[in-house]
Amino acid sequence: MINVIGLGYIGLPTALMMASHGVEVVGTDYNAELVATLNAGKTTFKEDGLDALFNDALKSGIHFTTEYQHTDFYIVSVPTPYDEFSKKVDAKYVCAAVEQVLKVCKKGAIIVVESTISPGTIDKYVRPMIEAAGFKTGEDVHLVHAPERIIPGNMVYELLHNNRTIGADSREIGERVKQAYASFCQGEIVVTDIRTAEMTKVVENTFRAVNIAFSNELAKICRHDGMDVYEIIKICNMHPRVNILNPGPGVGGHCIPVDPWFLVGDYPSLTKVIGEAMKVNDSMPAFILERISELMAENGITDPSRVGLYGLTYKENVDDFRESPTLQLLAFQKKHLGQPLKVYDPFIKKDLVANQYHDLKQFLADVDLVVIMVGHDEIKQNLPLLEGKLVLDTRNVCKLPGVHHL
Ligand code: SAJ
Repeated sequence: MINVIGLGYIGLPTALMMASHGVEVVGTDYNAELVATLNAGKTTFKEDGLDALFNDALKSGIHFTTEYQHTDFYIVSVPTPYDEFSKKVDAKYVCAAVEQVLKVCKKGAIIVVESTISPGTIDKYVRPMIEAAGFKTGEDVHLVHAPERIIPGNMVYELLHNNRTIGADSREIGERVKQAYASFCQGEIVVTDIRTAEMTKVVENTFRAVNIAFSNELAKICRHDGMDVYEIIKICNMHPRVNILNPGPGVGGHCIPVDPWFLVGDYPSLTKVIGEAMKVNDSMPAFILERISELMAENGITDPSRVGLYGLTYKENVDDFRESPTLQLLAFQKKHLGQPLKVYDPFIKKDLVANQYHDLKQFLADVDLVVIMVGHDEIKQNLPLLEGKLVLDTRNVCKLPGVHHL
């Protein structure tokens, strides 16, 4: 039996996928409310294919509890924030979960850490904690790092098809874990050492963060001198070895704005490009706010509550709003403009911020300037509703004439 610890955005789909492929799985989370929701037959977030997968897993006998299970195989998938000041990974949730596992596990159990951690975290924090508790790694328990790579919005497909990395102390343990993931994963599964696995995951997300920063910087250069950044990127990307990403209002989610800081925190004098790239991405909400102020001034709008932000989630067609550019912008705006802007997002049903709407038409009726912060399909399908409106489109989804861009 596999005990999956942490039933959030990664742990839940992983547990469901394994269960629906014939593996005996119990899901554990310390959040009793979340466990109750799952046991009542409801998923806790929206994702293409998740509900169908959930039903398959239920039929296969998966169940959810707050208790850690007595078994020989654990997958730990808990959050890893970073310390705001040192920028280093904060492994407290991983260590707390492993501590609980040690209380109940069978001798020789495998503990797979899926959470993203900076290179060296297992050796610096997790292994010493295990040894201090009187256990010997490699004998009493085996540590493995198997970072996930699935992208919100396409999680179920990517769980099945992405290649994976397994980092283990020994080939034998690596191969055993590989077999467990191969129960559902159709991609290639590479077995390597733990530190390499830790590094690859952080490097992948850092690569993306740096590339997004490059496009955001281009947007700023083009704005400064009246050039069309989208036309320029389109033409550059026709070169066979150029592939520039999309500029936007900032970088959100729990991965791309977080993981690269682990490297900056651990190697401050060696991460000049990465550190600057992160600052460029972090500066984008303030840049958008400047664009909003410019457009307000040019169009005689003096009341900030006549400005509406379309989209609260960190990207299109997901309901995850962690570190979202809109939330970053609103925090910044509070300090500078005082009065809150209006906000609407079709994926966020509860009230998260002040002046939030739940009806697109009403929202549009109550604002003079619409700022598209997220390119949800809903807005793409309703572009005629924007005709005649003053629009700032930070995602390049609105092809109407007269629309303003980044
Ligand atoms: N963004 C841009 N421009 C782009 C692409 C993205 O501004 O061209 C913004 C998005 O709008 C969003 C943020 O960046 O605010 C991050 O979105 P994303 O789609 O780049 O990535 P995530 O956070 O949804 O998922 C990433 C993925 N990592 C990589 O592609 C290297 C995913 O594969 C990882 O599993 C995930 O992080 C994770 O959990 O680490």
